[in-house]
Amino acid sequence: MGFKTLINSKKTLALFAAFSLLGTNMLMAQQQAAVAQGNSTPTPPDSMANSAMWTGVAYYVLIFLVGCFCIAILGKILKVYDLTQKMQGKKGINWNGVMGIVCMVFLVVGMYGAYWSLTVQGSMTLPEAASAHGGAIDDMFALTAVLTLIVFVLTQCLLFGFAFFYRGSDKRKAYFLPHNNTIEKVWTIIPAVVLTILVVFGFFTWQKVTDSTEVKGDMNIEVTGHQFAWELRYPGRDGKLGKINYTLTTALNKLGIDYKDRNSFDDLQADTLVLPVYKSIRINIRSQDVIHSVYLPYFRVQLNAVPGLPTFFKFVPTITTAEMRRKTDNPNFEYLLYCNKICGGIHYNMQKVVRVVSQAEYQDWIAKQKPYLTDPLKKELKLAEVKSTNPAKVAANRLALNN
Ligand SMILES: [Cu+2]
Repeated sequence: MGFKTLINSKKTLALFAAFSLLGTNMLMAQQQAAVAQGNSTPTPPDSMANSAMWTGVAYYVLIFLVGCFCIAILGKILKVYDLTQKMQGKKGINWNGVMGIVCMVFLVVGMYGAYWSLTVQGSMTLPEAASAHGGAIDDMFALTAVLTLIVFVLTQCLLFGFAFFYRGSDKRKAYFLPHNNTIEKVWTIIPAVVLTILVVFGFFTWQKVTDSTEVKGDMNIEVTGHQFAWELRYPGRDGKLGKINYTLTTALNKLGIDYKDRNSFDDLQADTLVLPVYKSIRINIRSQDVIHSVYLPYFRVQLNAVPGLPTFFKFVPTITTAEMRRKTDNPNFEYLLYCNKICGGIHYNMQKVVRVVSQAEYQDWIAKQKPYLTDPLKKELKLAEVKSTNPAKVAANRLALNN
């Protein structure tokens, strides 16, 4: 029986050797092709970068297989040794002992891995929240992380500790435990209580964070997503964003702004999402094609942009870009607005710079932004006709436009 498996493992060995050779051949062929093309430029073309990536994947797959193979060979050797010992009438290997020790080693190495991951990857988390509500979200994350960490350490130590300390032995017999009501109650009630606390805490935090009812003094900014960019619209002097009607969308009126609504006349377009610090910002979110997601990680803000369903998020930025540059010790730091829904091919590039500035800097900046109502658009909408029918209102609008 032992010999049969050995023969089988020879077959496996042959298969593995063939696979390794194929991999090496592929790698060498790629290198030769690259040399033949005289490809000595520092930036390889896409196909090269792709093949390099696949070579990398094949390399790790091979390493993994070699590892598995070594373990299998070691197991085989131990098995042969064990059988020989038994044939000679000796005791053989104590497999229960081996498995117990392996469990203990796994626990120690695994715990070290968890610690490494917490310290190395944990240090890559975002810095302090740059919005008023951000702290509450961070507290929720921290509480969940601490509770799950305690449960993780306890359960893993119990699981592998038991496997080690109570490993099979000739000296004792396993105790058969068919059912125990107390244990059932303990491991049902404790998780239920902890999860209820987490859910209720999360529910109240989310309710507070997402109260986006418009209040006097809120600054409304419109963020519209489309494949693959964000469009920004700021209200003019009146502080009000004009209405939108998607059926009015044209090449010039790309947001479909309804110019029957007088509030639309002074609306401004911008390239950067500039926000005055300590001001209540109400982001009005729209989408023109597929579902996008407004994601401002430093402000702990994220909400989907759904076509046909305007959504809102209100937050107060508390740290200016200049302050954050000092805090992160990075003179080039910029807050970014990302899209957090995989919305198509160029999704990864759907981002806009967000700048948090003082009130005075904001006033300077907003004064320089261009209105959405451009001269060609005025011509398209034949706004001159309005002028003749209602001179008083147009005069007021012109005032707004001049601002
Ligand atoms: Cu998107």
